Amino acid sequence: DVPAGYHPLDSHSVRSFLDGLPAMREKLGGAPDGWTVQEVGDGNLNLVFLVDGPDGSVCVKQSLPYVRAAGESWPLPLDRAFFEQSYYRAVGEHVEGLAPRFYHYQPELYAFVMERLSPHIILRRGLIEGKRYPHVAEHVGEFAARSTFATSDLGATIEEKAEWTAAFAKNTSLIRITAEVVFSDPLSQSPRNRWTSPELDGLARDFRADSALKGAVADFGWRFLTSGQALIHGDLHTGSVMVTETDTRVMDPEFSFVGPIGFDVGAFLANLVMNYLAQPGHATAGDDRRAQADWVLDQVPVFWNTFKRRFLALWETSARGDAYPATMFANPADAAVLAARREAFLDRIFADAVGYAGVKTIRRILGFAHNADFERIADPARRAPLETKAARLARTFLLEPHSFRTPEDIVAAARAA
Ligand code: ADP
Ligand code: SR1
Ligand code: MG
Ligand code: MG
Ligand code: MG
Repeated sequence: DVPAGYHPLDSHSVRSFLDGLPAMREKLGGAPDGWTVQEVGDGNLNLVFLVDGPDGSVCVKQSLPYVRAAGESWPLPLDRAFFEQSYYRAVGEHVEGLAPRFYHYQPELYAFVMERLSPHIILRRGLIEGKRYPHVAEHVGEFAARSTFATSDLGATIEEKAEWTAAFAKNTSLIRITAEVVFSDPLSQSPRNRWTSPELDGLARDFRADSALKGAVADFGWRFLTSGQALIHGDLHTGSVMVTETDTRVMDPEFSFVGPIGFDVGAFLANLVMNYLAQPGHATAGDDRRAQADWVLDQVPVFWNTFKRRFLALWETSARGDAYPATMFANPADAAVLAARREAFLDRIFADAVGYAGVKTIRRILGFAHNADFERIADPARRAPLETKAARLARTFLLEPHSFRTPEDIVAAARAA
């Protein structure tokens, strides 16, 4: 049942919607019939319109009452647009320059207006095409550090964090999607699962029969649902980042809720590693993609080291939260203990990230939503061995966690895969 006042926008109604918003009308300039509109949504869930006028451009994103990638047979409540705009409002000031500018939310349409990013493209697409972005790993590391620190009990007060915890706990339809399509479906018999068949039939069967693996994934599923560490993005893969050579913007935070920081960090790590492993599938006669693959894998330590350095720097300089209070560590003699606790804290985030990276890799190979890194490899005989490497590496992340203490351990294991 669709609420009164809601209708899915089209290229005509998006014009009248924007025409009714004086600030947006002014930004675009001219008259609505002179604006150009393109619907460019290529994600799994929503409508996305790019609107260009003589003076400027905007982007409108709107929820559909179903999962776009599946169709109307998979209904989905509309309120994800509310949570996406709530996230931008909550973290916007902390991640300025690293997310699109947010302009307006229209509640009854479950639609919002934001900056049209141009000439940015989706990072995943750029990496698949063999492009390099010299700053992207630092920028996403910075984004992950700033957004999670500011909304954790280190950077925010108990009262502030309680507001986010309560508000975003209502994002239940998307939290449920993650619990099902990321954690439980891929290692269960689910009609939503798919994989490269028949090549990976044996791997899918073996993984579903692997009790230890299922136990580890279920442990991380529990931690995902119960670790309210910070307001997290919730879907921080390389398809949620838009880039130019110099500029990076993290977008699509509709899955946000107060959860484990390692889930965001692990998502980005997993997607770098999957892109690395997929590179041979994109080789051409003129480019074996080895240099590109090396470059992508080198971004794993750049990303983690930036995240860690920036998170620690924020902790040292702008802690205003109620955990590890400065009053408790006021003696000069306390400094060494506090520094050690901070290191241990980041070690736990890293361990979590490795586990979530394992879970999020398996879901892209055996679950509902695959990623273009592998899907764009048209020939299954070429794709399946690369997916197999990724799935086996993911299993190692989950079953041999003590082998992964540093990002260099991930790099070494990916090279050996
Ligand atoms: P979904 O939630 O359905 O995955 P996304 O937010 O990922 O939707 O957006 C889908 C596509 O729309 C992106 O891959 C990108 O090409 C385009 N897009 C989204 N937001 C913007 C923006 N602010 N500026 C330009 N293009 C955008
Ligand atoms: C049914 S939705 C599948 C996936 O699309 C989103 O981008 C999230 O990754 C979600 O898990
Ligand atoms: Mg998306
Ligand atoms: Mg999305
Ligand atoms: Mg993922």
